[in-house]
Amino acid sequence: MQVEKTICPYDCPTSCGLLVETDGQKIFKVTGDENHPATNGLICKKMRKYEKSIHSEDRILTPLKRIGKKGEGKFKPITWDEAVEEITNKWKRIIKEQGASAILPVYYSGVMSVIQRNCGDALFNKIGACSLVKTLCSSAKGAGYNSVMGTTGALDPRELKDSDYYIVWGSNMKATRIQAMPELIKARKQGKKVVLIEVYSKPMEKYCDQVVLIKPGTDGALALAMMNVMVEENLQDEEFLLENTIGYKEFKETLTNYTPEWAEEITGISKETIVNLAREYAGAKAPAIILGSGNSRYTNGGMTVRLITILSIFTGAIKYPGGGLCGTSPSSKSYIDKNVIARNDFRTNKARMVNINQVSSALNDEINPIKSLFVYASNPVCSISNQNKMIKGLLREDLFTVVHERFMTDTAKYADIVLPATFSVEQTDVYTSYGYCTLATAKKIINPPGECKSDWDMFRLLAKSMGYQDDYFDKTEEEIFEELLEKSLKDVKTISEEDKAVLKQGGAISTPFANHMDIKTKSGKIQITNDEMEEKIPRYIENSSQDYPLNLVAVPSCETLNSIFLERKDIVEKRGKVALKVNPKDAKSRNIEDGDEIICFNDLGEVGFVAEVTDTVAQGAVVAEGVYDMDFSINGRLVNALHDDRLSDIGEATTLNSNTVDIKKCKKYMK
Ligand SMILES: Nc1nc2c(c(=O)[nH]1)N[C@H]1C(S)=C(S)[C@@H](COP(=O)(O)OP(=O)(O)OC[C@H]3O[C@@H](n4cnc5c(=O)[nH]c(N)nc54)[C@H](O)[C@@H]3O)O[C@H]1N2
Ligand SMILES: Nc1nc2c(c(=O)[nH]1)N[C@H]1C(S)=C(S)[C@@H](COP(=O)(O)OP(=O)(O)OC[C@H]3O[C@@H](n4cnc5c(=O)[nH]c(N)nc54)[C@H](O)[C@@H]3O)O[C@H]1N2
Ligand code: SF4
Ligand SMILES: [Mo]
Repeated sequence: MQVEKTICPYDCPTSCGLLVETDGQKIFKVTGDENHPATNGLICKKMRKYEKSIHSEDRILTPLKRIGKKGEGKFKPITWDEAVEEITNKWKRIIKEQGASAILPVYYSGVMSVIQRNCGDALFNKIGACSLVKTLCSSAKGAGYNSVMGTTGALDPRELKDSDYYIVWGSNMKATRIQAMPELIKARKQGKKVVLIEVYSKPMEKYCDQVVLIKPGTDGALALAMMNVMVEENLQDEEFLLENTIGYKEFKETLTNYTPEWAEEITGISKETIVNLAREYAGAKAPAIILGSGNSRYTNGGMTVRLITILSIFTGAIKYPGGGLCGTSPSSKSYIDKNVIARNDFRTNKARMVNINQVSSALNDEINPIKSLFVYASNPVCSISNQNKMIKGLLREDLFTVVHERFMTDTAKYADIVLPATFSVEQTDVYTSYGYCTLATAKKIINPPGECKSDWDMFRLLAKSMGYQDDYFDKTEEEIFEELLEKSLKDVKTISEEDKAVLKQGGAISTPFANHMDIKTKSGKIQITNDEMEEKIPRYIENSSQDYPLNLVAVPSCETLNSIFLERKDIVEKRGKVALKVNPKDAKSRNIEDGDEIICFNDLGEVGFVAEVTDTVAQGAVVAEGVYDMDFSINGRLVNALHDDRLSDIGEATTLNSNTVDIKKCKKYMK
């Protein structure tokens, strides 16, 4: 038995370091790596039993061909040769008859490592297929932050030790940022205050000194009113703002409109609370705002983040260690050149762009029909908006669907061909981290079971069968790994030769923290106003979806990571039936009691839930925690059947929290 280092492949800000006990064939035990610079030995409970997923009896082990109706989930095993031939023959015919833009690849966050995640791009660029706009998650947050700060690195969570006041602004850190939790707990022990601004406070409230419940999608109004109070009471850092920003004076003039009274009406937060919050925040020297992504997933999400980013510099906090914004990219530099893998130079046509949030619309496009869908590292039936429309598209008889998966997901059930995928410990790869200044690599530890193949090996086979001769498709995983590191790090001076050697071998390193005062915008100044934006001067914009009285909000679950870990019945069954959390006042006015089966509806669909009545939800909001699959569904549909596929104001992002709904008691589905 030996212990090997590896990295968690999932879509989490930490990209944790793991230690696995193995005999070279199986994984027996997984723990957090105490020597990983961000993990410090602390990993989530999901990954502490990673071996149960890796060696699960439910894994798909061979290529499969559909023998039942689409969606029925009936397949027969076939060989890779047969599968590859069928796929590429279909593609060749589609390219000849409809053109390559009738082929749509869909992937997202199943595996976050550089090679496996990006290698499909090379093949689909070569084919000339649709190009996927990958904005399913937090690109409105990125766009909002960048419009103010450019590529200036935000706080690395390890810098939070120096902060003297904390606002956890819409982040379920207990689920999504557990490695930063010890710092928060320690800070409170040292007498520093932690405030939570949330639409749903249950998971985090016991770690905070004060909870401020806010109406969904209204955080921009709160940020503006806090700045209004600061300006009224002269609490902002005027000298810093005049010297280091563009547009301060112009913006300051607009702030007089945004009084606490005005914001109380919009946010549901009392004006006294707003005034106190502004004074306390401004009274701190190095306050940190730990910003989640929830409030960016609205039609006004980019603007909300712009305003919170401005608030984070308004008192000059970034001059001091620990002051500023945490929760978006902490590094202004990306060390790894993803194009070594994605090969945008392989494309010779102008790509048809399809936004991932709008895949359901693309699959129903009658003018330019998609003829083949290739899904990998994603589970669109559960994760992308408008489930009814998605399923309608997937049921089209003229659509040829291939899914590369580890388990028979709700999406794989609609495939014509399913290809068996590998787990991270069966692959070699490079891992960047989007929440910490770290960089890591991990080598293959065990062989995959059955006929499972990594994304890299699968795409090479498909490319060969398409007749592509490029050297790129000849390389083994180990060869492309070496090329990626070599090309990316050759001229990088800020990483020592010693650290480069660690990466070559397999391991994790820290990269330098950003200098937060080195503002990486074109002008070198913080852009409070921005000429390049449609809205030059930031202001409050209402969330546009207001058709129904309640706002439906998705929150991450501690038990799962999007639809990953649903294979682990040991943990997901504990969650019970799919619940919708409802504020007591909203429940009472509809005669709904805790435990009632309810139906949640809007123009897009209806979804059955069990009501959980709790005052940890803001009035006017209903909250669906985690992602489930159809096995758990009450009426054959899941929460994303209620999500419209409209995009955010900037960043072309998901607006999955922007949807309004109503709820009613439901006899129909009661068992
Ligand atoms: N255990 C676990 N870990 C995960 C994930 C998971 O599902 N489970 N998901 C992974 C992924 S894909 C990502 S992107 C990251 C981050 O995952 P995210 O889903 O971005 O989660 P958070 O950043 O914690 O932020 C979501 C929080 O925003 C709150 N919120 C929603 N609307 C509003 C609003 O209008 N105002 C305010 N103030 N709050 C609001 C929600 O109640 C929720 O608590 O985490 C990753 N890690
Ligand atoms: N209702 C609701 N919807 C959401 C969210 C929510 O909180 N609630 N969160 C949103 C967010 S933030 C995100 S980022 C998206 C995520 O959406 P998706 O990217 O669709 O993520 P998952 O649903 O986790 O599906 C990932 C799939 O990849 C597979 N997989 C894992 N590793 C590999 C691999 O190496 N190769 C291949 N081929 N497959 C692999 C897994 O088995 C899994 O089925 O969902 C969004 N949608
Ligand atoms: S899922 Fe997130 S918290 Fe858990 S081990 Fe992976 S990166 Fe760390
Ligand atoms: Mo995400």
